This record gives sequence, C-alpha cells and structure tokens, in this order.
Amino acid sequence: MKEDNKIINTRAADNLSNLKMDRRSMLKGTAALGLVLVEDSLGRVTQVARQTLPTPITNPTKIQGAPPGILGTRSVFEKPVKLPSFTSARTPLQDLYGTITPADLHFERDHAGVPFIEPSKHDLLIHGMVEKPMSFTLEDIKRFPVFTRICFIECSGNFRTGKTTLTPQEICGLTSQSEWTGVMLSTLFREVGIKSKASWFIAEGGDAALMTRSIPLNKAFDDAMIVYAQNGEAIRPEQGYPLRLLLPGWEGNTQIKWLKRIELTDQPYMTREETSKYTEPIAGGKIRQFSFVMDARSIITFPSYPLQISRGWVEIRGIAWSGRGRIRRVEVSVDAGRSWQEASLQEPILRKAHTAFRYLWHWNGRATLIMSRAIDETGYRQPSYRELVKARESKGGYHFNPITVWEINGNGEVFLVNDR
Ligand SMILES: Nc1nc2c(c(=O)[nH]1)N[C@H]1C(S)=C(S)[C@@H](COP(=O)(O)O)O[C@H]1N2
Ligand SMILES: [Mo]
Repeated sequence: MKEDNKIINTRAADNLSNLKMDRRSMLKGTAALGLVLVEDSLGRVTQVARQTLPTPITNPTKIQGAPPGILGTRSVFEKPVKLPSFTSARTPLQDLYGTITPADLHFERDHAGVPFIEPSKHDLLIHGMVEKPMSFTLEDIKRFPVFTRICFIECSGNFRTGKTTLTPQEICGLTSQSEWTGVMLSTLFREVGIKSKASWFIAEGGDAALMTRSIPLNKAFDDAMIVYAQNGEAIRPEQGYPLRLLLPGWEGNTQIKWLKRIELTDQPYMTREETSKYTEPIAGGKIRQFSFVMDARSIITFPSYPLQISRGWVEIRGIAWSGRGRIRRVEVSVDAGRSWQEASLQEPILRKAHTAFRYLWHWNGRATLIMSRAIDETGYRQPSYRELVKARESKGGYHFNPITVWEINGNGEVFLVNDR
C-alpha cells in the first residue's frame, strides 16, 4: 500500500457484518478481525485485510474465529501481486493455480490510465454502414441473449529478455484468462442491419486515449463479443468497465476497453495503433500489419526463477495457449533440447485458452536446461528464440513468442537463458 492511502473505515464495516457475538471474546488473542477499507490516492476504495495476523497466535480450535464479512479476502499468508509500471501491470503467472486469473490479478495495459465511467451514462453507439444506427444503454445490451466463454487476453508486446533473473511474470505476464459474459457482437449487428458493402468495423474506447482499432467484419460473425462481466461479476474498471470488445485469440490491443462506439466501414482507418504501433518486421525488410492472431506459446512456470529445486522428483508445470484454437500437444525437454517428451494436458482443453500442462521429471542433480514448446490444432509449433530472430530479422517486437529456456545449475537454482 502506498503511503498516501488512508484507512477510511474499520468500525462502520464491522457494523455492516452485523455481529451478534461477544466481540470481547472474539478479540481475545486476535489483533484485528474488522474489515479494513482503504482509499488510495485516486479515491478507489478496496478492502485490504479482514484477517490479520493474530498476536499471539493461538490454537484456532480453542477460540471463536472471524465472523463472515461483506467481501472475502485472501489469507494473509498468500501475497500474489501484479507487477505495475506506469502503463501496465503484469500477472504473477508463477503464483497461480489452474487457468483462471483472479480478476484482481488480471494484467493491465492502459494507454491513458483507467477512466472513471458511470454505467448509467455510458452508451454504445453503432453506426456507419448500417440500416438503422442505434445507441444501446447497458440495460439494453443486457436484454440480449447472454453468452459466456473462457479465453485468454494477451498483449502482443508480451516478451521480455536480456537478464537471467526474470520471472515468468516479467517474461510474459501480459497474458491472463477469465470467464467472460456478454452478448455476441453478431447479435447487435443483426439488430442494426449491416449494409452489404461494409467489410470492417472501427471500435473506439471511452478513455483519454480514445483507443481505436479497425477490425475485419468476419470476426464479428465468428466469435467477437461485447462483454460486461468477468469471472462472475461486472467487468473490472481495469478491464474495461462497463463494456469491452472481446476478440478471442486476437492481440490484446484490438480488444477495446470502455467501448463506446462502433462504426461499420468498407476499409480500415489506419489509426496510430495500426500504423506506428502494433506492426512487426518480417524477413526481407518488410513490415507486417494487421497481424491479429496470437501465435501458440507456452512457458514452464514451475520450476522457474528465483526458485531452487532439490534432487529427485519434480513435477514440471506450466501453461500453453494459442489464438488459433486448441492446444494439441505440449512437449518438454529436460536435456537442453536434444529430446522432447510429451507433457500431460489438464482438461478442459478449450479453444483460445490457457491450458495447464505437467511433466514428471526426475532430476539427477546435474546442471541442465529445461523448456517447453506448444503445438496447436493447426499444427503450428512454437519456435525457439533463434528461429524467431532469423524469421523476423529482429530480436523482439510484437508477436514474439519464443520458447522460454530455464537453466538448472548444479545447486538446483533456476535462471532464465537468453538468446537460445
Ligand atoms: N480503450 C482502450 N482499450 C484498450 C487499451 C487502452 O489503453 N484503451 N489497451 C489495449 C491493450 S494494448 C491491451 S494489451 C489490452 C489489455 O487488456 P487488459 O488491461 O484488460 O489486460 O487492452 C487493450 N484495449
Ligand atoms: Mo497491448
């Protein structure tokens, strides 16, 4: 918590939980059972800790525990956090279990900060090459048939290297997965009636960046959604509250948050986000534009830097994903890439979704390199860093999805291997 955060309410929140038990007996041996609400410098109120470390720690079977509260909290012993910078915050992939990212740990990339939007004042305008331009309130949108799916969102700039001391969060923490709920974009497009000459739509956000992207119309009739909920609750402000464009499998940048306008056109608009940014070099001095789909990728999240393993059985674990569909196979090498073994995939193996994999390995105590590579249902295989550098004639850039290689040294310490 930053220093300018102020604790605004502990007592009132206690009242909210409507306690009916003898508080004195509960407080005995427990420093604080109250709900603590904290307001940060931006006026955002969060609950930081309902459960705090009891002093002294007593036998929990001998003393009344904390009463139910208005919100759940994490155990004080669990401290997964995002890694924020000025314009993004990364998901701690190495601290997560399964494949759903807790909403408060979803990565974040904001080009002009997170806007404060009142849902009652937020409309979605759909106009341009349509029979009937329409403006939809949030209420209107929620009346259409509801649809739910699980998929990842990944920033196309999701790659870091250059140091041996990088964690999965630092290497590729700009990918997260949620269960999203909303309406199919095609449903809204049928409502307004798309003119036959329309072939693109332009999506614009209601933040100070007025983030705008041109999207081929086909995507709307494939699987594009307008979502208002994430993991069972209203979508978070950081993820686009109250409305976001969801384009499963496509680069994060196209999935406009705080969506307020869609214009049907017969050509892309060539916005800043599709000319000066979000293009990448390919061989022959050429630049690729409108590279929407995220290629297959995987990373071993355990073991990873800064862990140290000991000799014996180690279950190698990680996640794999592809913007083109399902993960078909994940292969793991524990001998520096000389041989590859098939990892087990955890069901469900969903399209365009993070998929957990594991591989049981007996570490004999000798230094080695371990790595994983994803193969998706199209047959695409995740490339090595060297293969990618050769193909792109560049050592980074957007859509850079190389195999992550971990060195295990003779002491069992794990470090990132660069340039391999
Ligand atoms: N309106 C708006 N939409 C936006 C952005 C933005 O800054 N403004 N950032 C984009 C980028 S670059 C990415 S990677 C994703 C990030 O989504 P998240 O913050 O929910 O993880 O949102 C995209 N949509
Ligand atoms: Mo992004």
